[in-house]
Amino acid sequence: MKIVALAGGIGGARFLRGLKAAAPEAEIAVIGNTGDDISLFGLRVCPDLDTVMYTLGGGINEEQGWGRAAETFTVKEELAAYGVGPGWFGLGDRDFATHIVRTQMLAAGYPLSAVTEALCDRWNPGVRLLPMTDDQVETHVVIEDDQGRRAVHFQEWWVRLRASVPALSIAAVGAEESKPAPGVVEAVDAADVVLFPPSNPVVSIGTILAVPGIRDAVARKTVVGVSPIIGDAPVRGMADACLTAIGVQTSARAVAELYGLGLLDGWLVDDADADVRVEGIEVRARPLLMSDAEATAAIARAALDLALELK
Ligand code: GDP
Ligand code: FO1
Ligand code: CA
Repeated sequence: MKIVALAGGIGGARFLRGLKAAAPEAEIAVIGNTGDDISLFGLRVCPDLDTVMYTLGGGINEEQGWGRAAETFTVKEELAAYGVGPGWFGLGDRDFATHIVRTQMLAAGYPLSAVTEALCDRWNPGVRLLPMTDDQVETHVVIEDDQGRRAVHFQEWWVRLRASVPALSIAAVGAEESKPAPGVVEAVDAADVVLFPPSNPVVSIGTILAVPGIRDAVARKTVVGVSPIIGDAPVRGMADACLTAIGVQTSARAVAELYGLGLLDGWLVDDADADVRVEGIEVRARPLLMSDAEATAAIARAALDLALELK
């Protein structure tokens, strides 16, 4: 069986770990969000691709959900001693090596997809990890504070400001002119089913779908999504601030409607949202907390079963 999953960072990566356990024989291709990517310290940082790679490859900091396990921060401290920042972004020593390899390969002319494949040769994530595009797409956020109205990089809003300043709008800069990375549309076309993990609907799944060609390819398939919202709140993080920015309520129902008919065939919601109904979409309630490996595999199995039923 061939499965394609679209994925952001933590929510996507944890779901994928469950999916591998639930369907060990399946060939899984992952289309990763690169809208979070940013150049810092002269290096190209790809947080969501790395989160998936480290989580599935056994190198992740489990508590934090991003970055490397057993990390140290000597390089960052040394940079700070030179007055070189930003201090608000914690790139660790082990992680620095990944970024040096990536940046060196990009500078040598390799596309991000080839770089990602090379990095995955070390980590063996057990899935084919494809960046959504080899082109530069960056999510920017328009905010208004005492410095006036301005656009900042998504990382500055998310990590430095912790989304405490309301986003007036969110844009995937460069998305309209971008092309899917090699293999992306082919993987979707060849897939038996497409799954949306409980990733951020705006800045993870929404950004991937903004790459021309990806949404249309996905829409031709049987698609089942897992809600990242339980009750009226994200399970983790500040996805509510992203939904508010685009005028969407923070609820499992509103997120399904955002993806919309013609894209989603099935939608898994938490037992707490068992009363949710969405016109034209098959909704099924299950416990959706990825609290341990077993619970996560059960969620992935339920998503896959629903997709196979609807196919
Ligand atoms: P990010 O890129 O690191 O923000 O990660 P993703 O975009 O892949 O996923 C973020 C989303 O995962 C958040 O909106 C969370 O609500 C959701 N999430 C995290 N843990 C869980 C969980 O255990 N269950 C569900 N249903 N959603 C979760
Ligand atoms: N998130 C933080 O909240 N603080 C950090 O200092 C931080 C550093 C960091 C370094 C590498 C990496 O791959 C991810 C990192 N993240 C950090 C996570 C991160 O960038 C975000 O949570 C997202 O992009 C949202 O998905
Ligand atoms: Ca992300």
